[in-house]
Amino acid sequence: MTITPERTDNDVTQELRLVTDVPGPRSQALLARKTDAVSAGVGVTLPVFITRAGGGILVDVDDNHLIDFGSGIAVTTVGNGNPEVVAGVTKQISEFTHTCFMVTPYEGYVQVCEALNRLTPGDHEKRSALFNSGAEAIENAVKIARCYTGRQAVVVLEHGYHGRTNLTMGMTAKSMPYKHNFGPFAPEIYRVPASYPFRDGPHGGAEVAQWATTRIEKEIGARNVAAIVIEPVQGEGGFIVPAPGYLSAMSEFATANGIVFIADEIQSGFCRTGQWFACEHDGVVPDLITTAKGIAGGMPLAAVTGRAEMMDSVHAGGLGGTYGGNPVACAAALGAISWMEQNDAPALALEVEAVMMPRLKAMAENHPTIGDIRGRGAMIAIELVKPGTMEPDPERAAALNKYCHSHGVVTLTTGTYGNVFRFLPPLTMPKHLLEAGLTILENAFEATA
Ligand code: PLZ
Repeated sequence: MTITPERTDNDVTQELRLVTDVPGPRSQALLARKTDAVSAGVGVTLPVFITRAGGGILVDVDDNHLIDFGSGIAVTTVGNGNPEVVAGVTKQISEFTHTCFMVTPYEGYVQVCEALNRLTPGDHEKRSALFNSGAEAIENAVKIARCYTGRQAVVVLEHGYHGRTNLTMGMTAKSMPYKHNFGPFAPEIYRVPASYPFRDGPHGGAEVAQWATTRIEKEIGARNVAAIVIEPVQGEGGFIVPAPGYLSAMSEFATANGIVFIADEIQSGFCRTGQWFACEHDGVVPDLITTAKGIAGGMPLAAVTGRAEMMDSVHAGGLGGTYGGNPVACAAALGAISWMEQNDAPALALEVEAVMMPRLKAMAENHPTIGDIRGRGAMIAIELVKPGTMEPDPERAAALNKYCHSHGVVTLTTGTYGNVFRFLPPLTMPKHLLEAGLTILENAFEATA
């Protein structure tokens, strides 16, 4: 990586340092209070309570310095406490914190929309609208597509993830933990085959797309479909990179049938995969694109960006919300975007890939439980199977996760089968920390063999 500071601007020493067990006594005490105060429905992956973070390190209440391989689920791409984000937020918060853009507007919101319109794929005329969370962006993208087409059906993919609100739960594939006991779900949502190269056997991207579009034609009727919603790299489904030809075939089918093609880039967007947006790897230009997470360096902000005629088809007042495009979140986004442009963030993501891929491939030589290594840029994963089979091994993934956690690396699992180990480091992670985290993972394979 080009950025290898010993200390970051918010003064977090860039080294792995464990001074207690993980979690340590202070974190354990806080966890007990969490149990008494916070709904049991809100789970925690690793109960270390964080006090400070920057570069590639999270510091906990026991002063352990942990390596961050998760970026708060792909959010702090520009680094925690990124100086440009902090400067923008600090200035904005000292001026005003909120007016509600729908009541009395402010420039920051317009600037973020201008940046989104400029940076997202396609040179057609675009408009944007801002919201608070990824799920809310998806809800609004569907509203816009229905309004524009006058149709109702929404097509989503196997293994898809789009959020936890009622509509987006319905659009999400995986039952546990996202949907279990929470129905009934919204109607007019249809699920079709996704391209999953590791599990599709000899069937290529175009062929799987053919299965999907046939299903749409025969079971829904293409004329009834408002939108096809696809993650260009499926996130919670298991970091699934579709086979070449799949995304373009789905996008062409949408266009040919008057269907709005929506790319959910909430996890894969904003330089995570080595392009500004993951659909650029496939040369696909979506009609609408949803963004969140990496857009604002940790502040809650989300957006829908798309073709002007679609975005402007909604009646005035039809889109909005009290906090959507909050001025502080907009200032954070402008800081994050400026940092990404100045530091060539897509290239930084490719540097992460260049470090990780050879190390993971070497691990796969010795550990046949690694069935697949995949991903793009700083969005990389390994899928674990029972050696010599295609059978998922979620127990091994959990054991590796536990080992990494207790040795100071914050790792995340993912996937429909819970057997995918994913890596989402911030792009400010110094190379020596990335290497150190991978060495601990290597040890984890030995220890759990
Ligand atoms: N679309 C592609 O990845 C959020 C969810 C974690 P929100 N992914 C992380 C969890 O367990 O809740 C996500 C996503 C894609 C939509 C969303 C939803 O974004 O900001 O969490 O609402």
